[in-house]
Amino acid sequence: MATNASNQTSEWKSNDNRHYMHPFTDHKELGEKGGARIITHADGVYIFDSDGNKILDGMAGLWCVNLGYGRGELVDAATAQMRELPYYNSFFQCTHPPAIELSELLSELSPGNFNHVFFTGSGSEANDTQIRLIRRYWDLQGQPDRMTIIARKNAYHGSTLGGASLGGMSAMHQQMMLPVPGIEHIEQPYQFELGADMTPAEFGLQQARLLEKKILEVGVDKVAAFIGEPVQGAGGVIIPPHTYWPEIQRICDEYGILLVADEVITAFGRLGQWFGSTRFGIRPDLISFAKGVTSGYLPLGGTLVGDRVAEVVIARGGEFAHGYTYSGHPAACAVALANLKIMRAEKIVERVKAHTEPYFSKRFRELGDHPIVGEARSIGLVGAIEIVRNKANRERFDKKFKAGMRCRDFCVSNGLVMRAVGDTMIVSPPLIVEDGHIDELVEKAWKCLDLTAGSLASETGTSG
Ligand code: PXG
Repeated sequence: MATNASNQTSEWKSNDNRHYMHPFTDHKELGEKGGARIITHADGVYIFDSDGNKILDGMAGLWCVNLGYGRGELVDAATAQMRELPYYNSFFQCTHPPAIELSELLSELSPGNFNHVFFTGSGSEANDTQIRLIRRYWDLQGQPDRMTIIARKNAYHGSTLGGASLGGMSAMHQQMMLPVPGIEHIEQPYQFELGADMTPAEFGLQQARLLEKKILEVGVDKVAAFIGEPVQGAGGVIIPPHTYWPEIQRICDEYGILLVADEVITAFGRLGQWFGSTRFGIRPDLISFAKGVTSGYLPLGGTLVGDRVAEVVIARGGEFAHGYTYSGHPAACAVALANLKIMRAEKIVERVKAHTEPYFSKRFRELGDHPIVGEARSIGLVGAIEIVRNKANRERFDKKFKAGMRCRDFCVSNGLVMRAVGDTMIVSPPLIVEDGHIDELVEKAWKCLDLTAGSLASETGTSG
């Protein structure tokens, strides 16, 4: 039995290595390390691999499995919809009930000025749609020169050419001759790296005012919009100081530019509110969403279009020349509807706010006491741990030691998924985690930090 399972695993690994090109992966290195881990099934907050290991999923898949694994209602919603109408498009003056009902529900759940939604298949497509909407809006307003969209360094807005251009990941730009024209980047509000000697209030204002500086540099009549994630996710769970977003909002208002919130990670309860914008007091004109809308059970994303843009781009007439085969896919919409209805019935967002976040925050901060941790921060159910060589002055380990990757590998082999962004460890557990799961996450993280410290000490000659 065991031999069969291990034969099967090695056959899968070898076929995976031969045929499957993974996202963001160095396949040569992966092959040398013995191939990919094969996840075969999952239940609740745990995933299981083909070697029989049970692993606590501290990343909710990829920031998306908010209701956890194994929710039969979502499977039933997909099955029923696929039997009834597995596919039809909403081009050519057609529509279908799941897309209608989901757009109505999203209007209800989103902030008051949002009454329209454009569906896509992913967060990247949602952000490409934003670029198109923003430029169409200003064109129709008789200001076609307002083309420039300002985004931030180290932001992640997806992997399509538009999404990667908005994103501020230099490695992605280098490989694809990006960004496309008309996109500018300003520095991010990453206090641990960039503002250790300032108070959070001062640092937040300083980083927000970089937007004003950039607007004046590009020319007020050339700037169309600013886009940002309320909390940067893939960049390393960067939580802006409380002064940051109000100042960004003030600047957008003052210069009349559109404000886009990329809520692909932060929407649907991740920050203890239906939308992360609400938590920070942001009043966006456009919102991107994906991931948690279906708890990741089927791919779906979209752009919530606020009334300011809708009154121009939709209500005035004229065709918006943009759309995808799978815009408003019926099965994906049916799963999203079931997912959001469960979240509402089970008061998941309220529970995160009232109970899970306070407990998670208290326990997660304890990791800040670890000898190689410079900071452990969290908001809602996302958290980051900064691995450092010297707690006092935040000095990092030399990059060649790959402290973050070491820690990640220790975590996975000790039953915890925790992601590494450089030497920043990040978590984003399913929203349904219980206190016991949070205890398990923190205890395993501590143990793996110990293992990381030990292995680094033996190689770097530090005391740990
Ligand atoms: N915006 C944000 C804020 C995201 O986090 C996207 C857009 C793109 O969504 P799609 O559905 O096109 O992937 C994302 C996606 C990571 C990681 O390593 C994060 C994402 C995707 C892949 C990896 O943390 N976020």
